[in-house]
Amino acid sequence: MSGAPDGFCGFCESQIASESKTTETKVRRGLKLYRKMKNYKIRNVTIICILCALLMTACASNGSPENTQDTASSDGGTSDTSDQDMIVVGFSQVGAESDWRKENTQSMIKAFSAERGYELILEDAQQKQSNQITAIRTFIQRDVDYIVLAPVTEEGWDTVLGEAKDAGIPVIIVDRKVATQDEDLFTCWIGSDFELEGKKVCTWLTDFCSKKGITPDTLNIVDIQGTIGASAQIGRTKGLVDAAAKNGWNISGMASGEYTQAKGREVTAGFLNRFPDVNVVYCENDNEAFGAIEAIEAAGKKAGSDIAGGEIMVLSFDGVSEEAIEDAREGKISCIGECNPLHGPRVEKIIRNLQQGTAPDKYIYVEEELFSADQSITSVEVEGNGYPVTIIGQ
Ligand code: GYE
Repeated sequence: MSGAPDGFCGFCESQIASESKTTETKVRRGLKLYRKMKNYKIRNVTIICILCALLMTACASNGSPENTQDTASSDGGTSDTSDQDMIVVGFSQVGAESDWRKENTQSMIKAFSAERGYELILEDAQQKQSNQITAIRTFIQRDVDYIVLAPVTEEGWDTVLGEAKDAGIPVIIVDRKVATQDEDLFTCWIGSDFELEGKKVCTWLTDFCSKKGITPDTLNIVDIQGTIGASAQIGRTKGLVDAAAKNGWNISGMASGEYTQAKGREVTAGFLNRFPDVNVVYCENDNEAFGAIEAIEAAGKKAGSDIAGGEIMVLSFDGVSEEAIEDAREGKISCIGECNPLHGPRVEKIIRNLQQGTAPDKYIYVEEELFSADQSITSVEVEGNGYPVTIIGQ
């Protein structure tokens, strides 16, 4: 309220404002309660009666037309009658740093289409957590039905997720994880097991070396890491570090390529300069691998799996773009750990189920495999489980 309604003196203004606020709060609570009930299909006559009583009490406590109008307009655009059947989803996306990310965004846009009954509010955070926090606060203000968050890094979400929880808005985390004090701050997470991805690629390397008679202590590896603090980086780096310790591989250097081709090239070029005996470049995504291949070729070397013959082996993750598969086919990337970006339909299914009162599992992992043109390894075994390698034909 910006001033005293007509017919009221300025002296009364603060009291009216506070009464109006109470009224507004009651009505909003009533609407929120109704929406929750709707979401969880707990609709019965008793609840509707309670809701009506609540609304009537709220209106009766302040019957002036001015206040009624104020309350109605303060409810904002998303819950007026015309929008009532649309499910409003606010999606905070990391950015557009990689082919994987672009596919992921497209998958979400397709899944949350207007034809399917959704209004998707997509916010690109340009790799900045502060932008994601602002986006989430905007979603809360707009009173969206669901928030979907693809967090750039794991830490630092408790406050804003607490705000979403207080507003009664379910939050679904997708792709990378959040490290929260309180797991009730989000409804569920869906994505890949990044450490397992790292283990699978490293197992492929172990198997490849033993098949080709390459002794472990001759491997000099550099790790072009992802965005530091992102689950995909944490898991894939850990997969390598643990395998190196176990197998006796040497890790010459580690630095972030920020999941981009340009940075991947720059960091690899620096490493090749500093460590001339590097024979494996472990890239934490395909776009970094494209940059690494450019750096290898610019240094007058060849990307390939003939380590004994002086080639530099490139390993990578994602396997999303044609370019990556083509590089694998040509042997420039020796092995790709698949990372599936098509989360749109999965998240949509979670929301559809929530609408019908079915709670999802807290953590949902997608299944993934490996890609390689090398025909000698058709599957890898990690902790007793077998994972297929799709052999990319010539
Ligand atoms: O591998 C990379 C992207 O978090 C799984 O982020 C995702 C990773 C993906 O930029 O390409």
